[in-house]
Amino acid sequence: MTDRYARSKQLFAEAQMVIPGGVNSPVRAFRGVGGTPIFVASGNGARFTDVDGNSYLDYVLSWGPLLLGHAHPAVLEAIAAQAALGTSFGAPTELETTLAEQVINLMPTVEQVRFVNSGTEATMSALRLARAYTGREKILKFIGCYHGHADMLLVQAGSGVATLGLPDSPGVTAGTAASTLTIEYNDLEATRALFAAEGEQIAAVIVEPIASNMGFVMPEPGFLDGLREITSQYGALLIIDEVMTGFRAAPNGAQGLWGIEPDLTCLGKVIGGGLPVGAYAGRREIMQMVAPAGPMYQAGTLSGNPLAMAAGLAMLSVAFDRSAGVSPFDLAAVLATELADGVRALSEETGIPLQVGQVGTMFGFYFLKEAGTRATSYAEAKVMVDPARYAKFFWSMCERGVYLAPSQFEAAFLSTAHTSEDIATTLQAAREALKEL
Ligand code: KE4
Repeated sequence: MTDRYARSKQLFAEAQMVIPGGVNSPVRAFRGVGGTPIFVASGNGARFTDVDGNSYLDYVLSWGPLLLGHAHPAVLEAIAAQAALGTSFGAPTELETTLAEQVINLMPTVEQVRFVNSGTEATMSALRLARAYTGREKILKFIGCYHGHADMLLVQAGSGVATLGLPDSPGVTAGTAASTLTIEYNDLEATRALFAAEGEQIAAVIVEPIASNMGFVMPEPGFLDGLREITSQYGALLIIDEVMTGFRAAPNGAQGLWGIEPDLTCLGKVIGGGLPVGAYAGRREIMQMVAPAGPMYQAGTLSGNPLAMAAGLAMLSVAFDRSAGVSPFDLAAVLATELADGVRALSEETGIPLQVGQVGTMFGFYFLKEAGTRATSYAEAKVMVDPARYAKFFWSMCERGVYLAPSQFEAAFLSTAHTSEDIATTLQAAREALKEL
């Protein structure tokens, strides 16, 4: 029998000779599910084809950016048209203003935007801005949330409920980590207690409105509103990291969906239409601190790159076009709901306990060790969740032409290219894969 992944294996062996771990981002190495990473040859709509010629329905979509699916004509045309005019100038272009205006129109609390090249740059810069604006040093993040790989965010919890952070990677200094406080996600009481003790020293709280870097953990009722109330009370900034949820949880992000009013918002992924873009944004009064308007320095050779701006503009305009009465985004959100409900039904049908979450065009599910449990934090997820079972399911779904995140602790995404037939195909594959476990 031919090896379904022979070419991927060969390419992975070659890649490992010249690239650390054979990949340019660790999660792609499939350490979370074992086996060899699948190398992709091409993508089209809701599907991609791997280097062995296998076709998959794609629910990773480059970890969120591909809201319109792979190689959407409108995005390709926008990139090609701009490329013919030049790929980068290192000078302002009208496209940057146009995309900034589009973001401001969509995101209720955003008055000004600074484009950067990744989500990491967005959060790193937003935290520097919060420290500059408040004159304070400490920041609070929640355990299990991921905000990119800036040193101050690669911090693990110290002992106790909320203590000074410890480096979570070699190369991160104790001094850098010491200014980052960590608390379990959804633990509002610990947050309140921490602020009572040292709130005047805290520049900002940064939070994922849906914890989709530890799986798909929803905010408990009152958690996000509580963070807004506490940060306002102590003069700290609330930074909502919508790199993943922006334009995916809802057209105007989790903040628009749930009425959260952060001081700063971080964006990425969808905003670049599949090309490298991040952004930090928020109230004009705060953003005016950013050079050259103000003293806080941040810069980037390719920030606001015209190709990326054109791709992002094309993606947002197609996804949210309501000229037909309902937008492609709305239709994709309906299909995502159908998929999530179908997975819940399969959990009942097979007796395999799953914790399923879905908001807008993003979703996720945990394989639970015990029925009736529900993880609301990373500490709980580590105890309640069965990554080994997920790994078996992942490969079983790959065999059936469905590509999910190669880690139990990641979210999944739908595109406007997915159809109801794709959902039916996916649920049938899931039924067979679950029964194999
Ligand atoms: P980037 O630097 O990877 O563009 O964005 C960092 C980031 C910031 N904030 C949130 C909420 C994010 O989800 C991310 C990046 N997400 C991961 C997926 N879990 C990117 C995938 C990867 O690391 O390869």
